[in-house]
Amino acid sequence: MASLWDDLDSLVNTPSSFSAKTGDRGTIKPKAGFDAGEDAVALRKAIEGLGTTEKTLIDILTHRSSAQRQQICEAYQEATGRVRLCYLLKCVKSVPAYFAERLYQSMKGGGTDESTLNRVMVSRSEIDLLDIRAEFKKLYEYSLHSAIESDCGGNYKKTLVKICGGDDDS
Ligand SMILES: [Ca+2]
Repeated sequence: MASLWDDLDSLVNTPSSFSAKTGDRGTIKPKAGFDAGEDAVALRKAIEGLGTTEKTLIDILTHRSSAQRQQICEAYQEATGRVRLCYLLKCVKSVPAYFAERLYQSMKGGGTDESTLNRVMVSRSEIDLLDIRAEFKKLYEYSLHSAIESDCGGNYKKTLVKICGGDDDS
């Protein structure tokens, strides 16, 4: 199963879909008691396999403002001499848009990438699913609910629809 880090990595190759015309929605408030150096260390551990990669990445991506992410970049770069993370942190302007895109890609075309779909839907406790739904609707002009309805079947569909909540098309 691909990790979130793989997802972010693949984003490097397709940043255009995230050049987020997202307005204020999805804007993250600065975290209080923020320490860029500490975050950079946490990210480094996560990326180098010493920590829980997905949780750390999601936590930092969803709970730091863009100015704070900029500072993390600088701290990370200083500590590791690597620039790649900076690029990632900067291009993921809107985390909800990023996850909306992941959901779309998981259902697009024939078949369903259930592992991605499950992972994004289930991580909703840390990322506001309402924001993801709004971004989904904005990007693709139909609701996440409709996408699930038409792509999935049986109990799997019922479960996902329940997690998804309301239908933004109605
Ligand atoms: Ca499909």
